[in-house]
Amino acid sequence: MRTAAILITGAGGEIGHGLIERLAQQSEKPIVTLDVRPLEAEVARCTSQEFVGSILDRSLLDRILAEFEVDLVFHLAALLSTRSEFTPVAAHEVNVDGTLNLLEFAQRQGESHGKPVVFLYPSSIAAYGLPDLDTKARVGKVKENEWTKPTTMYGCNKLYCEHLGRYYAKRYKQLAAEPLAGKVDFRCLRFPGLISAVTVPSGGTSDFAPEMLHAAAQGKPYACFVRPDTRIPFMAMPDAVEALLRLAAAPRLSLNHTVYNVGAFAPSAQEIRELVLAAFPNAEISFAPDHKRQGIVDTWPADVDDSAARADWGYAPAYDLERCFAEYLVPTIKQRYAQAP
Ligand code: AKB
Repeated sequence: MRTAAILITGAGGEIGHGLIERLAQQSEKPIVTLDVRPLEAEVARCTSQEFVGSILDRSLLDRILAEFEVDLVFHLAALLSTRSEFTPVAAHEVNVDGTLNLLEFAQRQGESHGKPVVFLYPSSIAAYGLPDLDTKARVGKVKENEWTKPTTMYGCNKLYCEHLGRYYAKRYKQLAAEPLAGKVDFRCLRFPGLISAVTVPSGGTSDFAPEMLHAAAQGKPYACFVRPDTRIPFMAMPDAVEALLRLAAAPRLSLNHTVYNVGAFAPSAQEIRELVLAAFPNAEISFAPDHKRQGIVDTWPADVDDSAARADWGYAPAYDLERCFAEYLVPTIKQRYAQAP
């Protein structure tokens, strides 16, 4: 007999960190994780079994398939946008081949136990590609089906995997004698930049906002790599985790789309600097735009239209910009660095 479980890939990353704690509080089901690095002890404590290995290792996925009956997958493992531009082939392997392996894993799980496997996939605003700043300013909030011409390897990977997920859910082996689709219940969120008070991202291009805040909280100077007027959507990490859980729990019949935008606030880099300075008045924050990374952020939308998520599964972020700083980021981050050795 296999043990029923929830599988989380990339569990040691920023989203995994918050997700595992929340899942452990609300679900009786054992949590099985897969990450290339061992989990931090406090996160590992919330899991039943931790696999240290790669999503590219199919024999490891076969072992998990043999040992666990999984009906919920959070596939979080990915190389982010900046990192992916330096190693595009590795990014394609991890972000696309890795996702294909996980979709195949979910398909085989679904075939083995007969229930659709709910598969949560975090996509990104990197799936968008605005051609120039005038267009970005003119279009404002973008809908899911608009401007999907990504300019980065990561964005291309995310957009393609959204399509792969839809294929597995609706058309998998459509010419086979027996119907095989429907075993993977693929659900995708397009996340904006995420800001956590607990973890610092690495390898992303939206990292300027969390980096600015974490540097200020540690009394370190920070030179922001985008212009002050740069604007993209962001959300607080607890809202990102809540969104994943809420979409996972939504009744299938209420979901009219495969891919949903989610956003919460869309400040400029200058507005973020002002909020950070209000909390840490001695912070030294300057602007030293890196025109190549700036070029990537300039293709991302100024904001997203998340009305479909709100209508279909009740997406409702708890934190707007002011509340996010006042009630989540600033108090939590002060506590975090006060405790740091
Ligand atoms: C990145 O910057 O690569 C990510 C993202 C926007 O998906 N944070």
